[in-house]
Amino acid sequence: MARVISALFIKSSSNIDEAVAEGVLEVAFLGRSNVGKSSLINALTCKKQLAKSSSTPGKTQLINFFDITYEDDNKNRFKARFVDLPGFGYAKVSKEKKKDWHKTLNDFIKNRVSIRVFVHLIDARHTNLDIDIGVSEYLNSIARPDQKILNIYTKADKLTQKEIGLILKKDKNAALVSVLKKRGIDEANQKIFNMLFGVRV
Ligand SMILES: Nc1nc2c(ncn2[C@@H]2O[C@H](COP(=O)(O)OP(=O)(O)OP(=O)(O)O)[C@@H](O)[C@H]2O)c(=O)[nH]1
Ligand SMILES: [Mg+2]
Repeated sequence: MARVISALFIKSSSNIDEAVAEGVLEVAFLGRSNVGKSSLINALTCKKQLAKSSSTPGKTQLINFFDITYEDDNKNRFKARFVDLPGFGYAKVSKEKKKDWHKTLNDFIKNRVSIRVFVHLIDARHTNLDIDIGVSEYLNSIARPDQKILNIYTKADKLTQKEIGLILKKDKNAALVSVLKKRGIDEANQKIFNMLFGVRV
């Protein structure tokens, strides 16, 4: 089992020009506003306050970079970077600002060579929202052959065992997590690690 042994906030940037220099393999976390992106980053890294989470949607408004070190069972270490992105579909900003944000996000996602894994977070209670179908189609249309997409369903604590079973039956490669109940976090970490470093699952 690969674990995160260190995680460090590097910087926030409001556009691609201010972004951290490329070079380290990156994991970009995206999804609807309030779906639990920042909370998941904190759970994966075992650091409660690393990424700022909030019950108010629209908390993350910048591109945030975190340097991560993984360690596998043989004590080999691997460097990676997590990128926490603002949520899609946050309603309470002006149309102009929304447009700006989508452009910034699109520029970043499309042009950032270091991204190897897109983690698409989906609220386990609402698995068929137009916005998520849109994000899925978008990611599939822009992903290069060396980039992988992982669907992670969040807030699994709100579901029954039966509902959880149904989601995993439909989306076989997905991960399902509850940050609240600390469920599925190790598995999600391992899946991301395998996708980054090419280890067969
Ligand atoms: N019940 C439950 N709530 C969760 C879970 N994960 C996150 N939340 C809650 O969901 C809310 C939003 O979490 P964030 O991590 O800030 O969401 P985000 O996707 O980063 O949101 P933006 O930055 O606005 O895009 C917070 O109130 C969290 O406590 C979970 O596993 N279970
Ligand atoms: Mg956030």
